[in-house]
Amino acid sequence: MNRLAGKRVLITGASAGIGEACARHFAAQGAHLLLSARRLERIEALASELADAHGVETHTAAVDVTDRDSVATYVDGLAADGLTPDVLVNNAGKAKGLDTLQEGDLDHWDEMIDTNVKGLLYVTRAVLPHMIERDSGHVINIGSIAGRWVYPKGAVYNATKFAVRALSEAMNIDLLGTQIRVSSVDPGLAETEFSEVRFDGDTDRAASVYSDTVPLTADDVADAVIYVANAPPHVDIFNLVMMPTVQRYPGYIERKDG
Ligand code: 8X3
Repeated sequence: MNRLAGKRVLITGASAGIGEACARHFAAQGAHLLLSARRLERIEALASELADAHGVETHTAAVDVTDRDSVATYVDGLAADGLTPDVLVNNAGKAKGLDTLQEGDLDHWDEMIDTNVKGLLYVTRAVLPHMIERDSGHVINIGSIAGRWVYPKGAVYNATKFAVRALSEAMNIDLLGTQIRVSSVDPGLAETEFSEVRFDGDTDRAASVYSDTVPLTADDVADAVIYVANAPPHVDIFNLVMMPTVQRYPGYIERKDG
């Protein structure tokens, strides 16, 4: 049963990867899209393609989730225009670097904490009062298996994703007594721009993360997001952890060459 047709879905970081795939899957269900990202041209092209293909309404905005004033202006502007989202997908997030703590790059830390934790907080803080006013809504946070198990050289990325898990659980408590649900979808190895961003555009190093194995795709993760979003209103899926079959733990991955 499709419960998403006609719903309005706000997706952050919608210009690529899991965010873009979520936009495609929600549009295919007939959901209207509110797409935000820093790269406006990309989401404009995506929005117009999906509006043509599925006849859904789209709205795009260049938003940097780390800029709390612009986030508040964006979200309050949507509400003023009657575009409060029914579903918020907090997807914007990144890893930067792979280092021991003692060798970590402080700029990388700031970037990850600002985007993955503070950015998610700013967007959610701006959206929730509008959802509460209508007593309906669903917040879906894109976490990671890195928020459940730490791995070597992942400390600060791990910490940000542990924070996402803590925030998802805490928000559920804070929203008791409302009809608003909070979920997190936590993927393992998924082939997107993730590693290219993590390794500052080093495409060879990024490719080696996914070579000789069968990672999740952005579509696989978007499928899971749709499943979570489409659950009946009385069902609150707290957490969906997913890995490719070739992976059973962070760093524990079967590769063809051994
Ligand atoms: C992405 C999963 O294990 O590569 O968040 O960090 S992992």
